[in-house]
Amino acid sequence: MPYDPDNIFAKILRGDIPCDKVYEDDHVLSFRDLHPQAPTHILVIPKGAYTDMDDFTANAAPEEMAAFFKAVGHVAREEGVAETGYRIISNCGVNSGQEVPHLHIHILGGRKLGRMVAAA
Ligand code: DGP
Repeated sequence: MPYDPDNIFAKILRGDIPCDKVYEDDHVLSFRDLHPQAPTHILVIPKGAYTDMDDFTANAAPEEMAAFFKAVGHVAREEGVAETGYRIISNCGVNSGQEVPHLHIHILGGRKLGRMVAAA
């Protein structure tokens, strides 16, 4: 799937729409999810134009990948969920139900999260 430069996270990266920013560096932006599903629900996105984890792991430079995953750990520690435990989710493609076609990792925590995958 080609990258859609008008997806909502691309607009956030351009500053066209606001976000509740948690962290930023040269390669990464992190902000709170608009529809939180746990007391802590934060998104981490690369600044590069990658549609999903498949695109990113195939095409991103090593320094982009390192920055992305280091940011996930950093944010989880800074937000206090590393101590109590958290879950990361990255929906990728049609079967996952991915809604926004710009790679993002959800960090969820602050309560017991239950089963990893709902029964079909
Ligand atoms: P996914 O289904 O994995 O593509 O998750 C997309 C998430 O993005 C969903 O939890 C809601 C969140 N979201 C959608 N639009 C916005 C927005 O404009 N701002 C923020 N902060 N989050 C958004």
